[in-house]
Amino acid sequence: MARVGLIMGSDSDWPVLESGYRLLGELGLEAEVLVASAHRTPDEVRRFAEGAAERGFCAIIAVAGLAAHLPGVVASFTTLPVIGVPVSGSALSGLDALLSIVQMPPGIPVAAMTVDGSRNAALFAAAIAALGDPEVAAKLAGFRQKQAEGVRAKNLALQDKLGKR
Ligand code: RP5
Repeated sequence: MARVGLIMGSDSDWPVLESGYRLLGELGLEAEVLVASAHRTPDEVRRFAEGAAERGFCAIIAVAGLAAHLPGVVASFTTLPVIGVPVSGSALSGLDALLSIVQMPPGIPVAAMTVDGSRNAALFAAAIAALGDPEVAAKLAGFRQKQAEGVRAKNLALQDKLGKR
């Protein structure tokens, strides 16, 4: 089973990460979660990132708010793909974390998701896993299909409401 590492800067980030964590399960990926901060517990962050390839993770999702150095620091210790999720709960509504994550200096890239976008992070991790795992690829295709059906159903409901169908 494909595995993804999840790391968040604080347990206060869990409400943002939880829906992404659950989606990973729905897509057939095993997820391991750690709370560790780039500023408060940098040794744990380094250990997690350096051991990630050995633990068989295909990608790492790193969630953080405020200065949000976590995804970049994780990426500095591993060549695995790192997917950063900025958290909104700040005076700047997550713009601070977004800029911190998206503005990585050249050489150590981080894939920046939408603010609070842990579901997109899960889908991105699944897309990476799907490259070598046909079961995840099928589940991802199924997710897309169901999502498209949902949009079509909403369109039909609107057409009905407007009396156009
Ligand atoms: C960041 O600081 C964390 O990722 C969190 O989003 C933010 C606030 O952390 P707490 O003060 O709630 O622990 O490092």
